[in-house]
Amino acid sequence: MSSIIKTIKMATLESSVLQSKFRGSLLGSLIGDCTGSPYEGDTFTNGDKIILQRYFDKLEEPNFKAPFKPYTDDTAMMKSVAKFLIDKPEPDYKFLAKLFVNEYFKQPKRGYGENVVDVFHKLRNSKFEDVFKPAREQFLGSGSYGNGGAMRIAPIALYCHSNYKTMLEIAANATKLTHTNILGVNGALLQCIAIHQALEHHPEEKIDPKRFCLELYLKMKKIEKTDEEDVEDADPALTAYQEKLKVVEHLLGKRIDTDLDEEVIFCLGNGISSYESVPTAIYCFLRAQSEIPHIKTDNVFRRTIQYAISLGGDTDTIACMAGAIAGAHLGEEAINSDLARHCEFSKEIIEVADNLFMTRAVSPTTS
Ligand code: AR6
Ligand code: MG
Repeated sequence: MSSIIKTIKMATLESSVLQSKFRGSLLGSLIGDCTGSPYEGDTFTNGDKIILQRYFDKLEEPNFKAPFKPYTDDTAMMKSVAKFLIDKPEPDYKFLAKLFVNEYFKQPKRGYGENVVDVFHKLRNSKFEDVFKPAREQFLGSGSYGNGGAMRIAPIALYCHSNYKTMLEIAANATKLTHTNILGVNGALLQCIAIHQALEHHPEEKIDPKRFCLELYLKMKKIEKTDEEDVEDADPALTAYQEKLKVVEHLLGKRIDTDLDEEVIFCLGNGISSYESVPTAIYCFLRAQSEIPHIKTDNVFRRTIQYAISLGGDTDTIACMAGAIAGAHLGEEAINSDLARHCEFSKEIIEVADNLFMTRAVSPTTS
């Protein structure tokens, strides 16, 4: 029944609307990355939030001139994921591993995580013999739980928008080239299904935050299956994200007061691990559906990324992930073009989104 409803929903989205959503999601991801990166590691006081408001006001002024804001590893790797989907009709993970590695060695100073750089060296030194092996060996075999898999996942959610099962499969494999810890992989899957779900809602349809969160929870429950009969004995990592989504839902129901942002940071996190950033990004998108006291704008896209940055910590990646979800819902039209023009690669990312859109129409994986 629900899959029939979904098919109807997707079918009713006009092609031009879907194309705009592809653009919106990749552009949203890029803008979150570029505008968030100067604040990486910061903690925001109320005064800092006012300065952040002014910074965004300036960036949206038509005549404001400033050097462009460079993108970081989030976008560098996202570009490779898009190319992997556009250039090869069937997923070729060795090709993706080579794209990641080439991109890194071409421009290593894009703020990559320490562990992932080690994986790139091992991939190159092993001549890409077994592309999943280096990541599996990291952290004494437990693999990385960083948010590097989630931050680059948007192109997969878009490309596979009409094939949920294939999307999960490609997203998991593309993540495992660098992140094999269950928290790293499931975090990337959660971010992927959040973008996919946002894509299903018409830009003019208002998102019901609690309902959106519940739908994500039900999907994560299917992904995070545990074989343990006694759930009490099961490793908490196995069900980590469904539990965290309950916290997101709880926070969405809370009265907005001055301590709420601190509670959000405490309960959801703002760090570089997937567990402490993907649910936070989703919360930012959902919270931004209505007004936020220290953010003066009617634009939900801007509110989403400005709020994400105001939480501090891994600002570029949390804003990048929140921006990818907001852009997938609202489409390119909802994104202020002046804000976009300050970001490196903002024109080119539209071309990437269009190529992804054209390719998915003829790809066998979307049938
Ligand atoms: N055990 C201990 N520490 C870990 C583990 C683990 N299993 N997994 C990750 N870490 P990495 P990323 C810590 O290098 O996920 C950039 O700014 C460890 O300190 O895989 O690609 C990006 O933009 C490791 O160095 O990077 C992202 O915002 C760190 O997590 C962010 O960094 C990052 O894991 C993560 O990028
Ligand atoms: Mg980052």
